[in-house]
Parts: sequence; C-alpha cells; structure tokens
Amino acid sequence: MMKFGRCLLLALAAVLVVSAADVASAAAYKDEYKLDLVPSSGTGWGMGAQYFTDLVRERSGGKINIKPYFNAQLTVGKQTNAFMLLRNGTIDFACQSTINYSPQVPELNLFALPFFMSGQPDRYKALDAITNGKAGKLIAKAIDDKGGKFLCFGENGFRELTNSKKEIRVPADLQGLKLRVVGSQLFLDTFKALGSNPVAMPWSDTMSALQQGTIDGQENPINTFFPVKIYEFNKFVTNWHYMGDPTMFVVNPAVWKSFSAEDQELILKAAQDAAKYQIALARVGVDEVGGAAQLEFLKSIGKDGDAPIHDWNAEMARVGMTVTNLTPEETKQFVDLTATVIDSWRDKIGADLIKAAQEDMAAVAK
Ligand code: X2X
Repeated sequence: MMKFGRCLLLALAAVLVVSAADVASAAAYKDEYKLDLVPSSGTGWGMGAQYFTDLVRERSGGKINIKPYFNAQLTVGKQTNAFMLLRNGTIDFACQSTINYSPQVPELNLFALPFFMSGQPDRYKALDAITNGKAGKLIAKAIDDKGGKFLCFGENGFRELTNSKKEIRVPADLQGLKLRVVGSQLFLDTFKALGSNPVAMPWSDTMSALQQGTIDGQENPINTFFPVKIYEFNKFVTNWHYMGDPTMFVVNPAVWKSFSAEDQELILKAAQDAAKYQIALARVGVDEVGGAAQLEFLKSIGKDGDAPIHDWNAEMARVGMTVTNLTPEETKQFVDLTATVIDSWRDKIGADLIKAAQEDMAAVAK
C-alpha cells in the first residue's frame, strides 16, 4: 500500500512537472503574430501571404496564429519604414518586397537595377538563378546581418508600366509624365534618367492620386495593379519587364528564437510552400515565358482556381486597356538610357554582389 502510494505520488509529480513545462512553452508563444505586407488581400502577393499564415495555423494545430495586416496597416502607410519595425519587434513577420527594405539594406537594390534580368534569354530563369544562387545567399545574409531573419523568397512579379495619357513605346514618350514610384532613391534615378517626372509616394495613396489626376501613371506587376482595378484610371500598359520584384518571407529574430526547433522547421516549410504558390500566381498567364508549368503546379496542390486568368494581355484588353509589347529595338532605347544608373549604383549595392548575380544568370542562360 505504502509502495503503491509512493508510486502514485511520483506519477502525480511527474504529471505536474510535464504540465508546468507545457504551460511555460505555451506562455512563450503569443496569441497573435503580426505579419506586414503592402498590397491588398486580392493580389497574388496578398494571397501568398495569407496562404503562409493558413498553412502555419493548420500544421501547428492552431498553436501558431499569424495574422496578415494588408494594405501597409502596420507601417501606417510608410512602407519604406517596414524593416525598422520588423527589427524592433513591432512587426513579427513580413512578406515584403525587396524594394521596401532597400533604404535600410542597400544590397536589395540589386533587383531594381533597370533591365538587369529582362535582358536575359528567359527572365524568370534569370530571377530564379539569382534567388536560388550565390547572390540570393548574400542577400539573405545582408538581411540577417542588419537585424532580420530571412526565411525565403516569394514573388510580386516583373514590374510593368501603366499610365492615363498615351501609349509608351520609347523613352521619348515618357517626357514629363508624372509617374508614381516607391520611396526608394534608385527608382527616382531610373525614372529621371528616362526623362519622366517621378513622384515618390506610398502605394496606399497611389489609387486616389491616379483618380484625382495628380499623377499620370505607376509601375507594378500586373497581378498587383489589376486586382485594384487600375484600368479605371490607367488605360495604357507597357510590358517592359524592367525589373523582377521578389518578395521575402522574414521574421523578427527574437520571435524566431522563441519557437521550438520543430516549430521553426514547420514555419520555414510553410513559408517555402507559400512562396511556391505566390511565385506561380505571379507568373501564370503573364506571357508565354512563365506560365504553363506554374499552372500545372497550382493544379497539383488543388489551387489552379486561384489563378483564373490564363492570358493577362487578353484580360487587360478586355477591360479596355491598350497593351503594348516592345520590340527589342524599342527596349534597347530604355536599356541604353538607364545604363548610367547601374554604374552609379554599383558601389552602393556592392560590386561583388552584382557580379555574383551576373554569374548566377549566366549559368542558366543558353
Ligand atoms: O508600392 C509598391 O509599388 C508595391 C506594392 O509594389 C510595393 O510594396 C513595392
């Protein structure tokens, strides 16, 4: 009896110790983690971020609850402050464009070098070669060194040009056009070199500025500007693919360390799965280069219904836009005019990083 009683006591004590540990680890997790992103929920970027948070919630059995805050709510519209808020813990997670972090992490300007990837035989292969290559590793390290924790690259898309005034085929067509750009110096330099009149403005103010006519146009990927019905104000689109804009799934380092090793693995895998989905949404239907394999991938995860447009040019024409595809000679005029911009940014971005990216691209170019 004595013996039995002691066993019972020991067993009870063990149960208590285990549940205390449970409570301790549960207490270390927040009820809600905040995820920052700029666009709305209906964009490919937004859907990819939402999918990440859904996967984490499902796979953790509801233990890890990340909420996406769309439309730059967490940065109160000041999207180029986003990295500082991730670093100081105001923001836990983000799915952010490299453009918005580039004022604090200059290496990220690599992606915004004008016509850097689009001159390659297959611009998507070129972008993938960078993000999966030597340059991508350097970028991830730059984020971690500056106080973030990089998880993986997703995609906003190749950025195209829209405006309300006229068809743009050559730089001369841009003279004096008031174009909204993100508040990052490289964009101002590029659009000045092209002879336009760039205006730095948060994305959250852009639609009303287009509506009021204080600006004439903007540049963004189709799957970011179409869902917000830019065609109500901008009837002209030029597919010039002048830069590839990956997103980055990132997390505050202290938040990252608070997760168990198993949960870190779960979160990383969810980010990678969501990134593949986001990349597919950015590419399906854009043109003959990107889409077919991506649509197959979406089918394989039962998500092809999320990319219902299989020909964006036809869709943009259907809603009344004039769609302009450039000839190589026309593109060359833009490339030539912006070559000095690349030169003047080389040292700020890092000549080694640019070289690594060029080597990554060369390895996949045929
Ligand atoms: O502001 C933009 O243009 C957007 C939505 O693409 C980014 O956040 C970089």
